[in-house]
Amino acid sequence: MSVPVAEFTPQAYKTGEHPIWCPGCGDFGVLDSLYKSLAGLKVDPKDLVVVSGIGCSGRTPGFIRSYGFHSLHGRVLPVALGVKLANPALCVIGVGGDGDGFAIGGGHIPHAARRNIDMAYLIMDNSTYGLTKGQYSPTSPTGYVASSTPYGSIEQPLNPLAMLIAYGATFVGQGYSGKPRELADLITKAIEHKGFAFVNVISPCITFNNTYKVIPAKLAEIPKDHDVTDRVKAFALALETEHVQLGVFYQTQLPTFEEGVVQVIKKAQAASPPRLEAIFAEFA
Ligand SMILES: Cc1ncc(C[n+]2csc(CCOP(=O)(O)OP(=O)(O)O)c2C)c(N)n1
Ligand code: SF4
Ligand SMILES: [Mg+2]
Repeated sequence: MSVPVAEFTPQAYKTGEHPIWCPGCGDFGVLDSLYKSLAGLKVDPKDLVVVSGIGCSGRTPGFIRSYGFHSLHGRVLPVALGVKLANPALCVIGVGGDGDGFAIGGGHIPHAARRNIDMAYLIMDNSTYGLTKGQYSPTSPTGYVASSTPYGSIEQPLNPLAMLIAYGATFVGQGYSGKPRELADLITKAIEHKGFAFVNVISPCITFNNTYKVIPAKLAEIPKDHDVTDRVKAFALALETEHVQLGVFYQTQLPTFEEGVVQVIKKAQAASPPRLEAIFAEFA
């Protein structure tokens, strides 16, 4: 699966499998941005693992020339953690929907974030359950009408950016599938970041929640003078939901989970009497 350097073009990451997404689905823009970003970073497919959950977005690994794991609904993060721990040299990218990540998989997010696993996690956020025909999701706006909410959702949407900043993610950003060049740059920053990098990608579902008409008027760049290392300011920015703000909200550097595990293994090996052997002896 190794490719010569000359072949690191976006085209080289295509599997030849044509996405079966509806024409106009935002996920096409996310996939194109991912191709661009991987090519720009010259990520060798043999060193790349794309892990997904279940949903329209969950099909993504099938379209990227790399190792892939189309896992269970909501289980992107535990699978990705296992992959990264088994081989920390791999570039691990998690992809999934807003339902996958914030509903059924929501319990995994705080722990992946606070552990600071070195991976990028992209949510393709269409504020609906696309694959199962448009039911409301945790990011659907109040009043959202669907088969599961015929009188409009009575719930407040959750705020992915504020949530991830609060949980301790060391990189938090937001992109839009309709701005693939900017999105590719953001994904590149997320992959380059050493630690847990979360990117919320607004990716409209043209079939069940067509937001293409409302999103462009709400788009805003994060102010150039925003200090990404200021967590309180990043949180305040994330709470401003009038606009869909694009760019990096927060970034800091902390030791990663894998680095911590290596230290624990070294300590256990150096302990006298060796800890692991003493534990095994108890059960002998
Ligand atoms: C355990 C389990 N529960 C429910 C489902 C049904 N299901 C499949 S995808 C999905 C939601 C998809 O929404 P989202 O994660 O936002 O992805 P999208 O299709 O919008 O990309 C649901 C509820 C399932 N496959 N497995
Ligand atoms: S149902 Fe929505 S999310 Fe799924 S492929 Fe179609 S447009 Fe995309
Ligand atoms: Mg969705």
